[in-house]
Amino acid sequence: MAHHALSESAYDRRRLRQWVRGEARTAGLKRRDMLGLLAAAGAAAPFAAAGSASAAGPASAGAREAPAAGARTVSAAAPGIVKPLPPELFTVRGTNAETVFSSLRGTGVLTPADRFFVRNHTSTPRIDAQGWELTVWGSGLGGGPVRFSYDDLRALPATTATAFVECAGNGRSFYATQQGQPVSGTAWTLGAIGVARWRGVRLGEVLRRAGVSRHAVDVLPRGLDDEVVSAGVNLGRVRRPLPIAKAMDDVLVAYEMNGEPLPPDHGYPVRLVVPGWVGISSVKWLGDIEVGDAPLYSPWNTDMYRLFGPDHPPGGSAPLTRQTLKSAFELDRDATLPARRPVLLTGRSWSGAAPVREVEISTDGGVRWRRARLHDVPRPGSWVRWSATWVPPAPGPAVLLARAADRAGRTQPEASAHNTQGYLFDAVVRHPVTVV
Ligand SMILES: Nc1nc2c(c(=O)[nH]1)N[C@H]1C(S)=C(S)[C@@H](COP(=O)(O)O)O[C@H]1N2
Ligand SMILES: [Mo]
Repeated sequence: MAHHALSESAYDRRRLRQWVRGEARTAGLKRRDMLGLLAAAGAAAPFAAAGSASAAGPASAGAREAPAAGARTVSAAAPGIVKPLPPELFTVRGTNAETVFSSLRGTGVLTPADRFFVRNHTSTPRIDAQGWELTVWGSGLGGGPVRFSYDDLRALPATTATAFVECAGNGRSFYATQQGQPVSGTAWTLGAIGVARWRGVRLGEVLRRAGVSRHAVDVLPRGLDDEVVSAGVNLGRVRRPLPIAKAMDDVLVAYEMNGEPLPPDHGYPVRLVVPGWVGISSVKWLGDIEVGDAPLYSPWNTDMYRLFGPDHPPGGSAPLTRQTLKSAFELDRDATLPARRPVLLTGRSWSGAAPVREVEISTDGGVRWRRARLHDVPRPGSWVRWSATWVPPAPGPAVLLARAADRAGRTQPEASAHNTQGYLFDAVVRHPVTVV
């Protein structure tokens, strides 16, 4: 199993060499087509507001299809999200729902399911756990496909972990509004994140039981939601490769969220949870996992979820992995606060790289800074709640700022490195309020 200890960077170099030699198979689209497609999607257009067409197009390469998983899925009605989305808890953005950050004030570290953001490429499928099974298959196994029923998974040793799921595009709208740089994709503010206590089986355990071989390089989990059609091109079902080193490390095949079975919108019956990594890694409504002895590709690790643009290599950066560092106030933008009366400002900070070390806030647009009080023991893969008291001096507009540092030495910059799809925003966000 020494092979599985490969570091992420060694893995990337090796995969790149294999790809250059033409050994890697590209699933679905040719890169050229996808890049053209992304360009055609245009600035600030929600890229993934695709419909829910399910006809198999040229992109669903038949030869690579997994053995059929025995699940039956029925799509919900538009906008495709099952749970209620009251405006005080959610801002609906296309097929997605962003958490209203101020609604987290007074809640614990764990985000209640009724306000956990939803990011759906199409719509939430309704799946019966009793007919469902997970199929593990591919050239990276010692033998043929292995199937796990819901009860099989629940009978395996269980693990719990507190971890955030955060969209790679969280904070994307600030590229345009703070930096004047248009980007494509869903215009999230800072609410495309939630933290939950997940319970399930380690993916490493599932892979071992499926007979993973020492030649395995990548695993490709795939969802049971509808195929994604964007600008008339069928990209197939949502699927994104994970390096075997991460797959064998801390990834969870989860069936519970905050002590309850997963809600339909968050992946019922079973989803992956990939701690610290961009949300697209945490595939919902898991149906099958291909295990490859050669690198695996899908549009979700070739033409999306890399950094593109003048500041990046022509083929884009390496596929995105860890999330960046961010801070948010639990306060509405343009909130009204009374002058000369103490107000308790509260918020949260988080990083995909390491526990948060320190949070500072400014109430004068960034001239003076002071430390916020942390309310949680900082942990990797989660957020810390913080607070600071402020007495707004005089009526008029004011700008609040919060910036965090993590134990990996990261700090939040004044501007985030631009990329055309607006991923990994990490700059300090200006939060306007009005003092009356
Ligand atoms: N099958 C499937 N898995 C998916 C998605 C999807 O549309 N389909 N969206 C991904 C993205 S982009 C994100 S950010 C997270 C969001 O998880 P949540 O909806 O539970 O918050 O799920 C990921 N897993
Ligand atoms: Mo995402």
